[in-house]
Amino acid sequence: MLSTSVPSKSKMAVPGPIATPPTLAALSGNALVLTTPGGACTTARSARYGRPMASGPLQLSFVRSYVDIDDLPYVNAEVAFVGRSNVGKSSLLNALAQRKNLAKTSKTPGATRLMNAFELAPENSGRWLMDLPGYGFAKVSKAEQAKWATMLSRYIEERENLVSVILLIDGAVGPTALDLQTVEWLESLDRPITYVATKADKVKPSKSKKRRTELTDKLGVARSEVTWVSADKGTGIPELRAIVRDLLGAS
Ligand SMILES: Nc1nc2c(ncn2[C@@H]2O[C@H](COP(=O)(O)OP(=O)(O)OP(=O)(O)O)[C@@H](O)[C@H]2O)c(=O)[nH]1
Ligand SMILES: [Mg+2]
Repeated sequence: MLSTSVPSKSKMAVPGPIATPPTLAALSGNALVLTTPGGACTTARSARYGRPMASGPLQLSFVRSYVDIDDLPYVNAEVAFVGRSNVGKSSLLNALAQRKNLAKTSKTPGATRLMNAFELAPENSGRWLMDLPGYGFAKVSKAEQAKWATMLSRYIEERENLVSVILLIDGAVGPTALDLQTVEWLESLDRPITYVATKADKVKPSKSKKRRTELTDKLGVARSEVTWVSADKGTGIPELRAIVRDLLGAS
């Protein structure tokens, strides 16, 4: 279980096989660069299935907010957005759907306080994206932090249909010590991780190469395993849509 502000050491100390991170490297070898010079999206080819993957906006609708994992119904497949408070989880969900206010965002950390479920359109129903509260936000009461930590821990540990954690790292400053502890914790649970570096627009082009190397070196993954996105500018969004569709087995 997560402690009030950091992933629990005891959980991270659980011995066992360390999961191989998800196979985004495999995907990256494929045609996932989708935007034309005019900005129009084409399709990508799924490395896993060899079928074309759409990269247009995800057709998402809000299902409801949950406090208790025991209330969550069975779904076919689910991905969850996990990361520090304010890293841009809700903004990214909106960008994937090309909607402004589908998920609540805020300059102030702590905007998302519940587990908010979003479902793909009827032809892909039973496939969910879960927007979760962030970790590492000290400015809420200890009691509230403990509540979020328990919620997040139980969700990650117990949610059967979770096919991958979309782990968001701030592209300008991450990974933080807390991010690295989260990676360790997820690995100890054998949870596949899809790495996303957010706020790419905040990294100066002249520093971009160095920053990307720094971030992946700290994470200990190949550069091709991290998708860089900017919810503000649209960078990397078509690629991530294709990855999410692929993870969820959606068209
Ligand atoms: N420059 C820039 N700012 C961003 C980007 N994505 C999100 N932000 C800003 O970051 C702040 C936090 O965004 P949210 O999407 O609410 O972050 P969150 O991770 O959902 O935060 P919690 O719900 O508190 O866990 C907001 O002010 C966003 O406008 C981005 O790509 N670029
Ligand atoms: Mg949020």
